[in-house]
Parts: sequence; C-alpha cells; structure tokens
Amino acid sequence: MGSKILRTLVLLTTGVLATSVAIAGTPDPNLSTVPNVLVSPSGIFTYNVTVVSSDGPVNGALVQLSFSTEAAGLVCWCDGQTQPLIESTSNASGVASFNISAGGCIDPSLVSSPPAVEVFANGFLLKEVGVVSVDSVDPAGLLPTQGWDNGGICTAGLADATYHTPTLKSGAYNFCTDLDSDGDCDLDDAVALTPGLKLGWSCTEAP
Ligand SMILES: [Ca+2]
Ligand SMILES: [Ca+2]
Repeated sequence: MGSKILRTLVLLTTGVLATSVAIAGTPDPNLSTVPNVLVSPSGIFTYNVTVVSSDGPVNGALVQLSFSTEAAGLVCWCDGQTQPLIESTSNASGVASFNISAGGCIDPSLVSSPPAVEVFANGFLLKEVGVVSVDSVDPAGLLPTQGWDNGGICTAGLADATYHTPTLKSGAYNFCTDLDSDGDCDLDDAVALTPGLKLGWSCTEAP
C-alpha cells in the first residue's frame, strides 16, 4: 500500500514537472504585443510582434500571420509579396519583424467572416487583428470592406490623404488612421502617415 502511494506521488510529481517544463517558454498572449498588421505599398513600414512567455522574451519563435481567405482577398498585395501566410522568426528580444508590401485597411469588425488575421507564435494563437496601411482607400475613397477598386495599383494617393486628414485634425478615433494601434489618432500616426502620402508610395498589384 505504502509503495503504491509512493509510486502515485512519483507519477504526480513527474506530471507536475513535465507540465511546468511545457509551460516555460510558451508564448503568452497576455504578455506578448501584437498590433494590427501594418503594411505599405513600398514595404518600408516595419511591423513588429513581440513574443513573451512567463520566462521573458521568446527567442527563435516562428511567428505566423495567417490572413483569412476573405481578408487576403480584400488586401491589395504588391506583386511578389508572399501571402496569405507570412512568417518571421523572433530575435533575442522576442521581436519578429515583417516588411509587408501591400495596401488596404481592414477593420476586423467589418469583415463578413471574422477573424481577419490570426497571429501565431510557435503554433499558439496570440491574437486576432486587422490591417492598417497608409494606403487605406481606393481613388474613390472606398475602403476594402466597402468594395474598393484600386485599379491594379496599391497606392498612397490623394484620396488617402483626404481620408486620413479629418481624423488627424479632430483627433477622433478611426481604426484605419491609428497606424500604431495605440487606440488614438494623434501626432504619432500623422508622422507615420506623412512620408507615404507625400511620396505617393505605390506598387503594382499582384495578378
Ligand atoms: Ca490608396
Ligand atoms: Ca495611434
């Protein structure tokens, strides 16, 4: 009887150890930072996902941006840009960086079949997010979710400037203008938007 209890205890302890080993290094959605996916027709914007576990930043994590069929169909992908699954590996600080060449703003609450984009780290779902870009609308001012037609060119043009300016002026919140995903539309977003709008970043859309 005594040895049976001992054996049970040993098994239990082993189980607990195995569990804590599995948890160590596991990406924690609550500790990780996952902004909305930031894209630009020039591919200049850098989008960062920071993967953190209970032990701290996770080095070498495979970070995957998985666009739904609907979201991938709405984005204006530049010719040559890999999609709908985009991958990067985190560095020693837990940061996985992406330079995605594309246009289009996708508010995940406006797609027909959410989620729009799922972000995974080592296979663990970190967050469901949307997409923001300096190129948010088509020349007629329509968003992707409003049935935009960019005419085969992803571009940060006059219509985009017209679209973003009122929000930046008033400071009212607009999902598509909040490029840094911090919940407001302020000078930081204006600074991020200005070069692309000024230089008219553009690319040819993938066939
Ligand atoms: Ca545009
Ligand atoms: Ca902001």
